[in-house]
This record gives sequence, C-alpha cells and structure tokens, in this order.
Amino acid sequence: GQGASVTADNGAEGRGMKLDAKTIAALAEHLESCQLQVRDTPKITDEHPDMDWDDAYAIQAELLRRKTARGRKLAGLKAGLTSHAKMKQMGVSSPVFSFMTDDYLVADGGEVKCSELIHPKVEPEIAFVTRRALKGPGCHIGAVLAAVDFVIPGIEVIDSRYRDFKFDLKSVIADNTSAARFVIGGQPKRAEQVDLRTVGVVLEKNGEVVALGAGAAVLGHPAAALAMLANHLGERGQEIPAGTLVLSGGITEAVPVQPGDAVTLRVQGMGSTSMRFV
Ligand code: OOG
Ligand code: MG
Repeated sequence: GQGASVTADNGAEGRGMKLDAKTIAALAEHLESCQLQVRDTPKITDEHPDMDWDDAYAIQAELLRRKTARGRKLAGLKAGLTSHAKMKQMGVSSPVFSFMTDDYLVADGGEVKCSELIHPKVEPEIAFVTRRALKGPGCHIGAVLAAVDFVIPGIEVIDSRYRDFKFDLKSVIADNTSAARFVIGGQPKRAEQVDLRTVGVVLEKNGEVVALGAGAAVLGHPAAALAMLANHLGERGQEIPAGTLVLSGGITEAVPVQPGDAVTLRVQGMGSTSMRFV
C-alpha cells in the first residue's frame, strides 16, 4: 500500500550519511516528543552541524515509522517552500517534502485545538489526488496532469517544532516540514477544468482577507510541486502511489492563528474549505 512505498527505505544506502542510526533515531524521538508534548526546541543542526540531506530525510522516515508503529495511517504527502512568498518568509531557497498522517486530518469546517499545537500558522494550498502512480526521474507537469484524478482547495496548518519558526532546510526536513493539520473541501475539479496558474485564492480569517494569490505562485504551476516530489522520491526508489493526496505548498506567506479564529479558503471556481481554532 501507500505506506510501504514511502517507508520502504530512506534511500541512504551508499549515499554517505553523516549521522549514525542511533543518532537519527534519537533525533526523531526528540522531535516527535516536542510535537506530542507541545514544546519547542532549538533547530537540531545547532548540535549536529555536519548532518546532511540524507540524514534529514532519514530522521523524517523514522518519524513516519514511529507513527505507523503506533497505528497512525499515512494520509498524504506534501511539498513545502514551493512559493517565493514562503521561501522569503522562512529565509530558505528550495522546496522540501514530507508526509501527513490520519490524525492531522481535520473535517471540513471542523475544530483544531490550539492546546495541541505550539504556534500554528495556516497556508492556502491546492491539493491534488492522483489516479495513477507518479514516478521520477523525469517527471514533469504533463505527466502530473495526466495522472491526477482531481484538485481541491486545502488549508495546511503548520507548526514548526523549532523555536520561533527559526530553522534551516535540513532541520525543517527532519521536523517533517512543520506538518501539523490540514483540511480539504469545496468543489473538486478535474485538472483540465481549471487553469491552475491563474486560479485565484483568497484566505480569510474571521471574515477578513488576510492573504491572496494565484496558483502560479507555486513554482509557476502547482503541478510542478508534484513533479519535483516524484523526482525526489524517484531518487530514493519510491513513487507517489495512485490515490495519494498531495498538498502542493503554500501560495502565500503563512498566517498565524490563535484560539477563536475561523479560517476560510476560497479558490476560484472550486468553492471553499474552512476550519476553526479553539
Ligand atoms: C515549512 C513548511 C512549509 C509550505 O507549504 O510552504 C510549507 C515551514 O514554513 O514551517 O508547508
Ligand atoms: Mg504547506
């Protein structure tokens, strides 16, 4: 199933990782404890400056292993830092990839408990659901559009485990790219029914517009985020399986939220989805 194909292997074999398996396991445990106990930590590269990209993704894979061992199911994959607005806000320069488990899923219009989160922010995103598997290398937006079942509005709640959201790329990859909660809803559309470059998105908090943009903010075309993800997984002998939900990345800067906030995302021609923070 889906789990098997992303847990199979962290791709590290023969790739010259800098951290040993014990350190990777300890760092995954540390980051997950911060998440479960709702406390922050300095970024892990402060203590492990020689950590490399494969180490970072190996820590993330260990997080998924821990969660699935406790009975969590994989609910989807995500690309992050795919727009200039997000890269600029976070001071980094390239996209990152990670996963969401079933406990991150919020029902459309549902509640998110702020007591379970450190310092949540919301992001307007386009979610894709695949009809066929996507495998890199060589994946491009044409292949993505041919393999997509439908697209639908999605709001991601990010909640970096790092103090004040201060991190570098390796640290944020290890922290499962700040994934915390997400909602999807509205009107699903076939990819060919919407121009994903010009589609407008409006994010509202308590009835006020707090961010707005168009799909092209994500890598020129949000489908490019899935192509990058497929190519990233392809390097590790993995793929985006058929029937996978993928968040393509925040179109605008992320917006902080607090108890009492109601957030709605409206996507042109695709209806809206919302969540409430309590
Ligand atoms: C990293 C996660 C970014 C997105 O959509 O860009 C992300 C972060 O900003 O904490 O999910
Ligand atoms: Mg996101």
